[in-house]
Amino acid sequence: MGAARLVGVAGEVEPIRAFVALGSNLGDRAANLNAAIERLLEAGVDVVRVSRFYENPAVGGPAGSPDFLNAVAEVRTTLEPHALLDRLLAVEAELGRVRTVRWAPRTIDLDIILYADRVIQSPRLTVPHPQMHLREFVLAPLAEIAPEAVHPVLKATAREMLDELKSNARPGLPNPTLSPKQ
Ligand code: A4P
Ligand code: MG
Repeated sequence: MGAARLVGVAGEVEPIRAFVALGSNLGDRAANLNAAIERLLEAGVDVVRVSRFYENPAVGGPAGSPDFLNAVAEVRTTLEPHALLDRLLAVEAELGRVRTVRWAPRTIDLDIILYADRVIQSPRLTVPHPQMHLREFVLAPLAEIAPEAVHPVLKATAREMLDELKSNARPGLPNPTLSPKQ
């Protein structure tokens, strides 16, 4: 069940906590991540914490894709999830992202990985991000800044998901999957 919006005494909507994954594997990757954070702040998305930048080989995508620089940002926002997505897409466009094939190299990719404890499935938006628990490039930076953040379907923390992923990571075996806890 999604959390109801908290309304303060003065009637204003209280901000929620969300996490945005950032990835870049084209151009000056660190500059792209920094520029995205700047633009988010300018767009009124309150970025309160950013992980270190992690270098990772590209997962999936065309052969020979360049390595990624990845990070996770914690944001506080009163924007509804689709409005937040629109801001992210606008920042991607401003930073010159051109969409070609799926998983193609990109100047910047901004994904909503968690939005409070909400579970969202719409044609434009799936939250939690459906692959987040399978991706070290998301879980490592998330666990760095918010080890206690909980996946609302799997009922596992970022730290637990990262530990699970690492303990199951064996070359040649398919990706592990966490089964939702009852
Ligand atoms: N969309 C749905 N849910 C979301 C969400 N939670 N957050 C929709 C953001 N967008 C969401 O996205 C296509 C559409 O997804 C959006 O318009 C939105 O309506 P896209 O960014 O154009 O597509 P994409 O990124 O090429 O594909 P996809 O399937 O979203 O890929 P991912 O999951 O983003 O993965 N390897 C490393 N090391 N690091 C990476 O960052 N990233 C990818 C892309 C692959 N390999 C990687 C990395
Ligand atoms: Mg994306």
